[in-house]
Amino acid sequence: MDVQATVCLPTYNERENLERMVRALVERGVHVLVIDDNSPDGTGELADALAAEHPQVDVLHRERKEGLGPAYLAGFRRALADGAELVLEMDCDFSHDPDDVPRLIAAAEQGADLAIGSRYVPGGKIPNWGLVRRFISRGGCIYAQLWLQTRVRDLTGGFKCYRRAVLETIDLDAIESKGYAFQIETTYRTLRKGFRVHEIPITFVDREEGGSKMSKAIVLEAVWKVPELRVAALAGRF
Ligand SMILES: Nc1nc2c(ncn2[C@@H]2O[C@H](COP(=O)(O)OP(=O)(O)OP(=O)(O)O)[C@@H](O)[C@H]2O)c(=O)[nH]1
Ligand SMILES: [Mg+2]
Repeated sequence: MDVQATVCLPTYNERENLERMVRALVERGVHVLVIDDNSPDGTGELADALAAEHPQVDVLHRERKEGLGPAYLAGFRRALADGAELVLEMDCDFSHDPDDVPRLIAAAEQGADLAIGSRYVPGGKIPNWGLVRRFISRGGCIYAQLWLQTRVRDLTGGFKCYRRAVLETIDLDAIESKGYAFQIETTYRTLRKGFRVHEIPITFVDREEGGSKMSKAIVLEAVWKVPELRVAALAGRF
């Protein structure tokens, strides 16, 4: 890897996963930016200890939990200010495999402006999910794909690698989405600016440690946000 790549790692109560994840990422030669929303379980303090141990690790402490979107936006801005050429995002719960990070980086180095770790292209897998969860997730992606008229299949996943030019071009200040809608919106804005988006097949596994922060509100936000995005785009707002 010739360029600086920074992985933005948002955390809320990920004490059981953080250390193993940070070590796995450091071993793969990337910078790590932990974005912790004042987790009550002490994840922030653990992150500080890891940052003291590894020069490639930084921590962004935020006062309170505001959802993934605002946490990522703060992380993206910090990574850009620190000079990252590639800015990645991934979950800290091992649903995203650290071994796939070099694959996403390679895709960006081979010409993708945004490389997405995708469950829904040939080769992508979700081995642990039952039929209902598959149906909801795939249905949500198809819903967004139809409204937004895009060929990108995994619009809700959070495993991505952006070239810095993408984050400098799309209007980060205009993004208010917090949950799945945040992933949909960032990819859609990237496509609207004419950037190349490539999907790289990944295997997505369920978390083994810690608890999920997914909520009904996050799903509902995406349901209304998707048509709103289409209308805004057609009105020429981005
Ligand atoms: N900083 C920050 N991180 C968050 C917040 N919500 C979730 N996270 C982190 O974002 C990542 C994804 O959250 P998960 O709880 O796994 O949510 P999910 O992957 O959508 O849902 P599951 O499939 O149930 O795991 C994890 O690393 C969380 O710790 C938040 O409000 N702030
Ligand atoms: Mg998860």
